[in-house]
Amino acid sequence: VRVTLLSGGVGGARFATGIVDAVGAGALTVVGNVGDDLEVLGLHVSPDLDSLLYTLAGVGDSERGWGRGKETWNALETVEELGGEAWFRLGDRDIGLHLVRTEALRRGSPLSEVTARLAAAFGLETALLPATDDRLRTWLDTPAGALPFQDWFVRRGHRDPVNRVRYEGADSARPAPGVLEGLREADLLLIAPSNPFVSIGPILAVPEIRQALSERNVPCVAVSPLIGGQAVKGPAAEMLARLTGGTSAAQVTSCYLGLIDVLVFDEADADDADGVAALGVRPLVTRTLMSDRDTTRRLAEAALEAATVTQ
Ligand code: FO1
Repeated sequence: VRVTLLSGGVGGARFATGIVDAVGAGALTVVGNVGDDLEVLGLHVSPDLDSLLYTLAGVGDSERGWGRGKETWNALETVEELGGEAWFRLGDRDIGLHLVRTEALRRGSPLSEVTARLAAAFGLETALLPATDDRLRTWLDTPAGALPFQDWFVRRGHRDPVNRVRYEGADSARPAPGVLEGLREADLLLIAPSNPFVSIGPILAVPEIRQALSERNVPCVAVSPLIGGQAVKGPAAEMLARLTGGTSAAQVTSCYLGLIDVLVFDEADADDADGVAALGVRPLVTRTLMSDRDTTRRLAEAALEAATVTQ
């Protein structure tokens, strides 16, 4: 089977490893979020693509979920000593990658081309694609004003309540090369257990991507990032509550209406099944906590199985 996965960073990257374990690395195409990309210290950082790249290549820091394992922080310490911007923590090894990417982008290479080059250098067999090569940035409207994604998320610790999420540049963004093919030629489509607003939202905000998904003729299965109405990590629950009025699996479903056939969600939320079904989406209740390689693979298999049954 050929599988195309829409994914954010940390949780999505872990889920991607489960898909790789289940179907093989070569069968998977991952479309990654670029809405939280940023320029910091003159470097172009693509946090979600990098979480996917490092995790799939087996060189990521499994505890943090982002950045590289066996990391050192000498460059950042120097930045700090010199009074530079050190709030966004870039490790030495990570910086090496950002140097190569930033240079290639400045020479005019599109992000998809640079990403493919980096992925090949890390020996990745999975196709890793940015949703778009165009500039797309997530902004959060909060009582403290409009904040760029990483200012809100990292610098301010996502403490500001979000009134609205905006995807700057999305309206005119075109899917990166390979994305539409990935969506049209896959046997099944998956949406990772990532934040619907700030991880998957920016991908779906690219008009041709949303259109391809709504016109799919293969099943699309989303995995909820919530367990017992709570996020395993990050602000998904608070955002869902404020922007949709609750944190049930039905509210997660409402983020993907018309785009998915099945929602996989946790046993702790089994009572939400009727609410999901009422929206015309098939509920699939299972254990969704990805605590180790085994549970991650089992969740991936449950999602793949759900798609097969739907077909
Ligand atoms: N997340 C943090 O919470 N603090 C950081 O300092 C931080 C640095 C960082 C550097 C490189 C990278 O690839 C990711 C990094 N992240 C950091 C994670 C990232 O901001 C978020 O997890 C994603 O953008 C959300 O999907």
